[in-house]
Amino acid sequence: MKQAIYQSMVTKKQKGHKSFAVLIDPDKVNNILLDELTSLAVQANVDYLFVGGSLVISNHLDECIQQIKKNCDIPVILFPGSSAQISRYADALLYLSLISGRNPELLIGQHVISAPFVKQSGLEIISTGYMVIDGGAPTTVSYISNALPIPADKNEIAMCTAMAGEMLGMKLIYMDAGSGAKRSITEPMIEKVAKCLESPLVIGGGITDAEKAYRNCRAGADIIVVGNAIEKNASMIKEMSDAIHSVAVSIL
Ligand code: 1GP
Repeated sequence: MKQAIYQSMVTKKQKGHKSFAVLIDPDKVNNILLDELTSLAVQANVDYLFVGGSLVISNHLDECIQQIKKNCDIPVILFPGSSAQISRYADALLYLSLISGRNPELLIGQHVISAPFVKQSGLEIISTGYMVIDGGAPTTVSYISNALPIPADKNEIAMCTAMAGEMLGMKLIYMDAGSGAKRSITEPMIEKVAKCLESPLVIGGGITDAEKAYRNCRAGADIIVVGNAIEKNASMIKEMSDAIHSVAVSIL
């Protein structure tokens, strides 16, 4: 099994380096915008490009990833909302199990159906305990998943869920307030979860400025994911990336 990208995440965590992942929703980009985003991402030393979304309507996922690959070597990691969102042109796949919910389809059902196809894809598979946290308003992920998010102030529930996911063998824990969340995940919750984990911790949803990204990293996030804020203003890539990458220096 391929492990290179996951290994890079673990190594960065061990060294105290924080990472920045830009989320690209294939429904919201054309080739011109993709070229602009990838060029800004290269200049800003973005660590990963996540591609996907809870609901992807268009069917140009392959083309979108090929276009990204023409312009840069940043690892492209699929962040799929369903088993239909798999492309062999990507480098890795977050193999998400929605461990915060109690919808068996998203815990294991879709995985069973897609397993042979996923295995044949040749992608690096990164098993990921995916936790949706209440972001203050229904988001696409909270609606589509048909599962209750973890309440925003229930830090202990988040901690126990993440611990269970890690002990079940999930290699990454991804806590997401949902794309465009009104409220991002609180720092006390991130801190509580980070303290009990050895696996890299991914935080996303509603992060709209560099200061918040920085504070989330200080609280224990290893990888920060930003989509919406960058769709609105692509020049934020540099500011956010600099803030996230400055954390290791100030901690060590
Ligand atoms: C959503 O975590 C990602 O799944 C990113 O959220 O689009 O709000 O940055 P935003």
